[in-house]
Amino acid sequence: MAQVLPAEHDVRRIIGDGDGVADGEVEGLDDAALLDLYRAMVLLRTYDERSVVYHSQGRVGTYAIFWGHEAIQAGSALALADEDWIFPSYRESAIGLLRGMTPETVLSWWRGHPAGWWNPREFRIASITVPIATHVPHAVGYAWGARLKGESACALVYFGDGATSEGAFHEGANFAAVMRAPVVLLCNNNQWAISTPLSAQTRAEFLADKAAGYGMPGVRVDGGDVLAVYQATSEALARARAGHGPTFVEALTYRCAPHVTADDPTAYWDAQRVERERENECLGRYDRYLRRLGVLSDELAEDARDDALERMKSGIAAAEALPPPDPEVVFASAYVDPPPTLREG
Ligand SMILES: Cc1ncc(C[n+]2csc(CCOP(=O)(O)OP(=O)(O)O)c2C)c(N)n1
Ligand SMILES: [Mg+2]
Repeated sequence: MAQVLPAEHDVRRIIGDGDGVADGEVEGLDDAALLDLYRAMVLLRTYDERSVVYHSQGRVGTYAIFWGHEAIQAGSALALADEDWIFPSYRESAIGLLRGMTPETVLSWWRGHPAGWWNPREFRIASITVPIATHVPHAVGYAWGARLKGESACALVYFGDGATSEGAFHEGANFAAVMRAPVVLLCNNNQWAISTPLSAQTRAEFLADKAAGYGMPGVRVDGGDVLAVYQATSEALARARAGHGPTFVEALTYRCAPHVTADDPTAYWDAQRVERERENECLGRYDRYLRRLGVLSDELAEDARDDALERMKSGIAAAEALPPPDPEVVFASAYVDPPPTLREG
């Protein structure tokens, strides 16, 4: 029988508040690694903020904002080894930037241009998945396959709180535990599934408790604390690589932007809560932590921001310079025998 482990209920935190709560540290992260995390967060933040502007200018289509989720994304992605695979949802559309993908590629995806679909093997990142949770079994299957082949690669799959109500999530999680697949199930619990609040999503007190039902550890971590996410993901990966199977990581945050650019959250959210959450957002928290440590200067911060802005500027220019796609592409691989109505068109 698998051992059923109680989930961690305390939310893990490393970054203090510069006042009563002391700063901690993560073993094995030197100053250079701390700054890599910072630059990764700045790159994601800049990508996100510029994308909202490009959307308002009609230069990218509907866009899923991830403002405030950068700590979850950078903290987990930078804990991976190069050989590990990432399975993103639309909320992590720009995760490839942390593996050398250009903004041009991601912007092209949001422009509906075929140049936005990369070869997953090139970056070890699967395609962005929009159907909720369907990529959980993909990640588990990949991880199980790698284990069967005697490889040491793991998989990291991102999904939201809403995804935990989907059949595909349960099938994937159960299969991962039964097969001891080396996979990290990373739930971005931003407490909303579009306009559905977490309270209407589940009667479970904590999402991490679901892990016990599959016989895997469940960890709760402050999703606004990049170091806590890094540490929890690193431990889950070490466990997976040692042959002990999957871990469910619940990264707690609060979505303080619209679900996507097409959404009007003022119809359903608590504006005061949003204001409080924005004041405590993850990049500012990490910036202040690094300055307390004496690791970050104005110059380094400015350099990270300028570099990210420059990449975005050339990224959108390159995406807009691409020739329009051939409409034929939509149908080329869709049918063995195109229906007569299409042939006529
Ligand atoms: C299978 C499926 N059902 C419904 C939708 C419509 N839909 C798009 S986003 C979303 C909410 C998902 O919420 P959550 O899993 O919490 O992720 P978040 O958007 O908060 O990151 C829904 C229901 C979809 N994309 N796929
Ligand atoms: Mg959500």
